Amino acid sequence: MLNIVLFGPPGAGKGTQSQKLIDKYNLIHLSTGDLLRSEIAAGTKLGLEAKKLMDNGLLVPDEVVIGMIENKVKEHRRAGGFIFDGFPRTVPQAQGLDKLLQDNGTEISCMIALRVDDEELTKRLLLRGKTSGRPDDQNEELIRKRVQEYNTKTAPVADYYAGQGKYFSVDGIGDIEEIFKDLCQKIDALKEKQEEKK
Ligand code: B4P
Repeated sequence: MLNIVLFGPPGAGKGTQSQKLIDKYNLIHLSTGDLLRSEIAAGTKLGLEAKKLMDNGLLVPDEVVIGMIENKVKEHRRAGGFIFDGFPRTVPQAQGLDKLLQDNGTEISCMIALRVDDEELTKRLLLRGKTSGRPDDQNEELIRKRVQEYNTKTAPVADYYAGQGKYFSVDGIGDIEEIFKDLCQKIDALKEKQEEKK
């Protein structure tokens, strides 16, 4: 199985690149941001709680997102692999994911991070805010808050995977197709290694 964690700060392009990767590698896309937004749209209790936090640029509690991912992984037991987009965002989420995959007889193949600086992130998200209607993309202060949450709580997740020898990164600034090519190169090299091991 090919299980990829696509990593990076808010607006790094995780959602954008995930769409392209799922087509090429035939993977199931699991985005906690998308899952939470559909809970909000459906007006569930979970969605109402999550909305308050998301609208303030804060992370949703670990047990909520781990529970959502667990349901989805179980729903797609026969999948060839997953792209985890926007998850894990904290070290406890990463530990929860490892345990969940282990219980299902698989593991994370790699984490690939998109490297983008704070100024570019703010520019991209404000631009998206003009068309997406997403409340968390509407003002600069809120976007900076999300980036700050990322730097304190999410960035350490990279060290967690580096400790397992599974961390890679690519430059996330520039042409979307070029970034996609760089990601594919990393994934293809990993797949070759997986084949050699068989
Ligand atoms: P997410 O939905 O994960 O969203 P994101 O980090 O804002 O965006 P992403 O990196 O996917 O950016 P995209 O490709 O769209 O999170 C939203 C909120 O949900 C969080 O703040 C948090 O509150 C909550 N949440 C989600 N998961 C959680 C978890 N696990 N734990 C706790 N809370 C959680 O790209 C952004 C923009 O840039 C787009 O407009 C795109 O067109 C543009 N773009 C992409 N690539 C580009 C490029 N190369 N050049 C120029 N523009 C580019």
